[in-house]
Amino acid sequence: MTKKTSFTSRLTGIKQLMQTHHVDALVITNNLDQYYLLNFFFYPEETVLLIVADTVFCFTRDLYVEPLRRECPELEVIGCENRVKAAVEKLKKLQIKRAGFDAAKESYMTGKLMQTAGLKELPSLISQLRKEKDADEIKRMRASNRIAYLAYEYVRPRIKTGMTETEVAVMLEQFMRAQGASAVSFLTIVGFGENAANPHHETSMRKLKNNEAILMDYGCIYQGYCSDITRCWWHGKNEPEEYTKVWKIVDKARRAGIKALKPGVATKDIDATARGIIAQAGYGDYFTHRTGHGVGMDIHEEPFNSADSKDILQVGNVVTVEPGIYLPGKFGVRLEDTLAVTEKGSVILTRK
Ligand SMILES: [Mn+2]
Repeated sequence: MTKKTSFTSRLTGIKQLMQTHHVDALVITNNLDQYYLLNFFFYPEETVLLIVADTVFCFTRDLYVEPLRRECPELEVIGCENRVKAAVEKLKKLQIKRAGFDAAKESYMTGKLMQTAGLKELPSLISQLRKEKDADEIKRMRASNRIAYLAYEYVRPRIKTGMTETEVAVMLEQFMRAQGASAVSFLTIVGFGENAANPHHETSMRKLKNNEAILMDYGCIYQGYCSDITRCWWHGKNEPEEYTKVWKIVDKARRAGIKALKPGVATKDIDATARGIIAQAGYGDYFTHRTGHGVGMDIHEEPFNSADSKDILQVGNVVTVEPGIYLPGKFGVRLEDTLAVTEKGSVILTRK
């Protein structure tokens, strides 16, 4: 898909939702929502987009004006410093009464400013669109997750006793950057031994000993889209029986969760399926997080494979399945893949 056609189709999608919510104008301040529409990356808080009928006004810093006119000729670009205020004034000048903004993504101060100006608090309309990835987005997500998987294949045989968690993280990150990734999608987690029992362990200078657990949870951003993968194994020849047992239970839970992924299935049922297997094996108390989350331009976005979610899976959703068992002071095992929901069920994106 060319940049122009994705702009046109995404603008059409946004305008349909604006109509459903009875507004004639929409203010967009989130930089990833802006990227979704324009395929142009702004840093946060630097730009305000205003959609009015077929016109997209772009209030931005002066430094963006020249590149934007070249790359996004469809925009009405206005360089200014007080961008939210400028958008509100534009609405007043155009005499538009029914305008809205994404209340959940707004800061208190700018939200208050827009509310006072008469703008309507709306739910996250663009998040609804971002949940269902189009063919171009699936392609980018596949490439991003492929790079993450290849990093695992590259790094695993190169890990040696005595290396620090940080050294392993650097190897992963260097590999992914060399494959074209622009950044990591979140802080790389590498945990050795008892550190693997902390689901969000902060990668440290701890050295790897012979015969202990390894956990790596990481991903990259490629062409704007995140990947997410977790792999765990035993380093050394004397793998304890308990580790093998726990690994197999988690793997069984992961496979069952993946098998259950289909359009029309409730995300809370994906969580229940994976959690049920771990609970049945007697480790229910040691699975201390949700089974998965949506992934896209954000590393954590809708829909969530969790007990309190009300989402129903749809074709184009991209989600993780990542059950885990964490035994404090001993070790932890989490196995995570990122998948795209398809007509037939799902496809794993974290593979070769
Ligand atoms: Mn994850």
